[in-house]
Amino acid sequence: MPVSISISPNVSFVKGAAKVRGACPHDCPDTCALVTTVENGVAVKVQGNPEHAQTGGVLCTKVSRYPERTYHPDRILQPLKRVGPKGSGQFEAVSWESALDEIAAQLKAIAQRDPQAIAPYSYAGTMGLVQSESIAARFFNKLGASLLDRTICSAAGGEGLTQTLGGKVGMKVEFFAEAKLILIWGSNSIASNLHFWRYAQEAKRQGAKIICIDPRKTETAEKCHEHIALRPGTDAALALGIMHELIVHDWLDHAYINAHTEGWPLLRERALLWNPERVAEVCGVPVEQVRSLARDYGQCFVNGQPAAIRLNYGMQRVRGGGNATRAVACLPALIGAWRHRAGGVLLSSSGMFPINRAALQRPDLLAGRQPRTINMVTIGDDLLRDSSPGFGPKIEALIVYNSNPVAVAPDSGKVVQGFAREDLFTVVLEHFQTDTADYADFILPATTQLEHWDVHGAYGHTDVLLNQPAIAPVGQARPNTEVFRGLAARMGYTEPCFADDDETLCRTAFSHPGGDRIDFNELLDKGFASLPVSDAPFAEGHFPTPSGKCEFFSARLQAQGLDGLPDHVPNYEVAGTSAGHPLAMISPPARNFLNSTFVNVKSLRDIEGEPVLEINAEDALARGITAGAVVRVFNQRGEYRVKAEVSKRARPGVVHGLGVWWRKFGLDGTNVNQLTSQHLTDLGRGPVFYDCMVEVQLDTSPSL
Ligand SMILES: Nc1nc2c(c(=O)[nH]1)N[C@H]1C(S)=C(S)[C@@H](COP(=O)(O)OP(=O)(O)OC[C@H]3O[C@@H](n4cnc5c(=O)[nH]c(N)nc54)[C@H](O)[C@@H]3O)O[C@H]1N2
Ligand SMILES: Nc1nc2c(c(=O)[nH]1)N[C@H]1C(S)=C(S)[C@@H](COP(=O)(O)OP(=O)(O)OC[C@H]3O[C@@H](n4cnc5c(=O)[nH]c(N)nc54)[C@H](O)[C@@H]3O)O[C@H]1N2
Ligand SMILES: [Mo]
Repeated sequence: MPVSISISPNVSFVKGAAKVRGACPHDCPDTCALVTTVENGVAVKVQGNPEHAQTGGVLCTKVSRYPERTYHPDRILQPLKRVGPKGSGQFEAVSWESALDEIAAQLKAIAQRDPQAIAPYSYAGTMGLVQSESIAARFFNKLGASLLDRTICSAAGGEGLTQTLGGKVGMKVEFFAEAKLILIWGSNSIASNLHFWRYAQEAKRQGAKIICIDPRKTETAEKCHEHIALRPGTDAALALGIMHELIVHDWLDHAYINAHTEGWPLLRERALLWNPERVAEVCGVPVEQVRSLARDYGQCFVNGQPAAIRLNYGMQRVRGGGNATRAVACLPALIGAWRHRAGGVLLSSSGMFPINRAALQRPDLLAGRQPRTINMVTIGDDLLRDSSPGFGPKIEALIVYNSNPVAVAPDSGKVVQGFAREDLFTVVLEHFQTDTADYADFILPATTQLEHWDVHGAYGHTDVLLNQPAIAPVGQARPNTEVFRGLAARMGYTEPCFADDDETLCRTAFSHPGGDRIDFNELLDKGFASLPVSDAPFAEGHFPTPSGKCEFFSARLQAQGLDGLPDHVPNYEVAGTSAGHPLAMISPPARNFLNSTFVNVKSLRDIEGEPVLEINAEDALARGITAGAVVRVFNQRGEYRVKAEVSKRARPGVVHGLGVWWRKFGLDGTNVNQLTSQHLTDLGRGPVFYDCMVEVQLDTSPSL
């Protein structure tokens, strides 16, 4: 039964073609407003909405290819049931009725033993609130399934920011255009935050200096005035070094510090331990670069000019990621940068959205039960665990949606071993037969953003976006919501909330008992609505911390037995401590993919070429590696074969495996996560993808 869509007032007809307003669903700070052109029921073009300021009518290359992805010949168009051995990728088509009946029967049987043996696994294939956390969350709450700690991306930085500023809050992205100094810190903005880069370019035209802080000489770093290529995982040391210089030169806004911060004497003492020489040594950069960075930042205070920091999640995927975020987040208060609307820091704005999560997810359906929580990062180990008092029941069923864990989760040797368990019942809601779907017992065809309703917050701007379906579902695809409604009915769940339709859920997301915070009619009319956020939210303090101040010192962390101050926490794996693995490997995003999404879109894969390992000439020479040679990259967790690219983008001692390729496109059926570890960050229980030592050798195996 296809899900019907209603044509809404937001559809305008231009010369026979409909233009439908929507939102880009992807896990990207930009959350663009889309306009889809539909001819005879077919989406022929997806463009940026010119009326939406942050989108500015411009889309990235990959999302411009959204129709190619939607009508891709490999799209899964009907429910599939496994026929071959686990992981063989052999399936037969079955009806929705029989698939849902059989899945519900399996879940009922497991739930009778212990519903916590069933675990959801989902992340940000779509960031839409409705298709990610509404009926699905209600379903798992009612079932009493394991809870999921959604940590795979931003947990350390989010926690660091929350401890220091009080939440995922920061400056408004549009005001970067007026800054006089921009530090782009742990972000390849041209690749992963293109619409911010437009504002940075505007600032540059107005005379701003732009400095990039990133181990890799990215396309962004190349276009900045300066590039500080520090070692991975040393950002807190650099931030403490800036503080040291601000203190010794007295480039400090004492009035702001006195009025609006907490713990200054303690932070001052800590920062004075970090002279530029020590910082240069730890970060592996010239001492003069540390001094000049601090001078540039301090001079903004002296000259009354706004200094802005665009922090991104690249710098928090290491052991000390939470502390590093805290250290950087302290900087603006020291020079009173928050006084300017173009000053401060932006890591994520997601905490500024008044989302009514309780109404969407209905935690009351847990009815007092407190299921155990599974961390996304450690799914490899957790799938291989037996029942125990500490862990709870062995995981017997996994329901995966909006995620591709076999490709994106760390230590994938373990993840694959877990997914390959014959006694694990796995259901995957997907568009394509991903590496994860290969291991499914059932693959259920999901709709894409062009085919369903949704509503979106953002983490790189402060507008809410509505997505209306532009086309009918392709094949037999169904929205995630519809799949969980079908399962809920078969499980015998009769609560009316399981019958809420998707448009109602869009309204629920921003509903508020005291009156809605977002005018839904405005969303229907324009496709977006701006949050009422003041231009310089922390000019007068008022941080959303317990003290209302920027907390250099966190009593909350100290109460947990942790360091109350930010510090440099060295990586788990650093040169010298990881025997036989002297190179640090980072695996940042590829420009034309979105994590592992789009890897199967040929036109985009053609631009990326093939998986490569970028290695500096010096490190390549020492190993007899020439450009294009196949190398074996390995450590104690596994090995991965890939072509070497001898590249100026890599600094000595650091190699880059751009991600996240599907394993099946790799030379030996693996990807970089074969090497990454399941260690957790200092704060937030996040992943440490970029805290990973490896060795690289010419590959001599004849089999490739
Ligand atoms: N095109 C594209 N856009 C994306 C994504 C994608 O896969 N492709 N991914 C999306 C996702 S999931 C997210 S979370 C966001 C944010 O995405 P992020 O993953 O934060 O992406 P980048 O902005 O590319 O930031 C990574 C940068 O951090 C650098 N880096 C690595 N280690 C360190 C370190 O220790 N210190 C410092 N200073 N830098 C380091 C890397 O070299 C890289 O240039 O972007 C999203 N946008
Ligand atoms: N080595 C290394 N690993 C990394 C990273 C890294 O930088 N290096 N980055 C990490 C980060 S930041 C993140 S956020 C994670 C990302 O991990 P994931 O959130 O798993 O992201 P994707 O790989 O894009 O997989 C999303 C899947 O959801 C599917 N999907 C999209 N929309 C829908 C929908 O509406 N319904 C359903 N059912 N499915 C849908 C897509 O087809 C896609 O296969 O990866 C992490 N892994
Ligand atoms: Mo992410």
